[in-house]
Amino acid sequence: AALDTYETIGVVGLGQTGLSCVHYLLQRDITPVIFDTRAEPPGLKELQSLDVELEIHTGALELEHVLAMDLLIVSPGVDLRTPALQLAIDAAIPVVGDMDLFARHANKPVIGITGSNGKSTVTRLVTELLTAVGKKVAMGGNIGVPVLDLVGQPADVFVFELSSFQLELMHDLHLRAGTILNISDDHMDRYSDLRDYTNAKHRIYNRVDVAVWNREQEMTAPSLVPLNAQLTFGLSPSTEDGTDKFGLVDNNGEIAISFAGKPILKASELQLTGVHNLLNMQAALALVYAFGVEPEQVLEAARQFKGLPHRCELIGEYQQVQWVNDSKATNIGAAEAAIFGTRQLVKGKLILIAGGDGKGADFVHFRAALQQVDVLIVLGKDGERIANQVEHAVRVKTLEEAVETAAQLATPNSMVLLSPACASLDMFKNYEQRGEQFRAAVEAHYGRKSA
Ligand code: UMA
Ligand code: ADP
Repeated sequence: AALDTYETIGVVGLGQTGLSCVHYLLQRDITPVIFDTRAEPPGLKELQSLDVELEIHTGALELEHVLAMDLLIVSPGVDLRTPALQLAIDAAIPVVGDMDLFARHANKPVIGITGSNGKSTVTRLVTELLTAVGKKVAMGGNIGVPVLDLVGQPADVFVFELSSFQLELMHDLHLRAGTILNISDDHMDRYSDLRDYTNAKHRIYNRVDVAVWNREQEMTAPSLVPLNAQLTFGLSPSTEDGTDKFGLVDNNGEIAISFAGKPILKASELQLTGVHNLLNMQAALALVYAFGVEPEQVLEAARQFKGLPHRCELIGEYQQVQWVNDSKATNIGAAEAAIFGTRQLVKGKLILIAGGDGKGADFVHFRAALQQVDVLIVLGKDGERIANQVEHAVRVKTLEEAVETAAQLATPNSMVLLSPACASLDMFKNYEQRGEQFRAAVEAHYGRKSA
């Protein structure tokens, strides 16, 4: 229904998404009622500086206020299991997210990307590949730009990173192409089990023209999309016809990405490292192919792509020790990819710094990867639960202390890897701040002199 047919619209959450929703509604002469369970939500000051009278409720959601709404626009950070929201759903009040509002304005194709890991990398990569063929790309979603801020932007294509939280609230958005890159344990504080989390991710295929999925993980396969609307990527060679058009081949002793049975891009030509990034690259090529762009048109852009900061980023080599910032590894799957991806490159010790907020993960599943590590240094709220998986671990209180300890234990040709397998929120504002403090501590330790 048209938005102005709802008498009162509630916006739940006043972070980046909530703020973008409020601006969107105000621009359409709709004055929403605003809720946030935090005492001082981040968007509060900005709203108070506006020249409008707004009803804002902070603190625990009160049933009578919530049930007085005719439509609820909920932010991804808000757990839908919150009792007041469950009762609103039971009372048949429509509960939607910002993607559904965007869907009303999606006049150009949208490409959607989800998965437990690699979303931001692939979102950025797809953006670069399409830009390279002259498309005007508007990128947004979980990567940090609320999609409603992109309404009305001149674009040929929208590329959205979609979290499982955003997908839970998405019903109407049609996608030209959508992918689930992979699924591993994450956000278990918001889902009852892996099945529940997987179901949220699968909503990406509900209204999709082409589904791109990971044939190494059956869990990523769509169940209702016809075969001729599927493309897969994986570790095995690609086939000329059918769905498996992207893959990996051994090309005279060198591993290469193949398309329709032919090698097109050697791993050594890429600036990204690790097998997981070869899968990410294939997924990006498949998504742009679904959009009508042939892989050969974008190979140069693929070679140029440098990856994003805080994802297995080499921050420096000091006294023959490499320091790698993988602060964005906020779950076990990501840290595993970093450990397995770097282990063979390290001749000396692999020293891992891990720990933080484990979001309810079971670290027994981290044990195999931890066995590849020579020294484990733990910190943070759930550091002890990681330490318990191995015989010996060094416990520290701060990231600075972790860096000092690692520097003392490192021998020439070692690597120190910050790949926490945990969220940062117990000790830091966000993963970026954690990564930046790591870099600062390393630079302070070596007096900023690279040798
Ligand atoms: N919160 C409350 N009470 C509320 C509302 C929020 O306590 O009433 C808390 C949430 O539990 C959460 C925090 O506030 O810890 C932020 O939630 P939010 O919904 O206000 O978040 P936004 O600022 O709108 O940012 C969201 C995404 N954040 C989340 O989903 C938690 C951002 O992804 C995204 O970039 C932004 O929308 C724009 O689309 C961040 C993220 O951490 C990067 N995402 C998770 C992840 O990648 O693992 C899913
Ligand atoms: P997301 O946006 O899903 O969090 P990022 O691209 O930001 O993904 O990467 C997050 C973390 O996951 C980084 O530590 C990165 O090295 C790791 N990673 C990236 N791609 C993959 C993948 N395909 N499988 C496992 N880990 C990955």
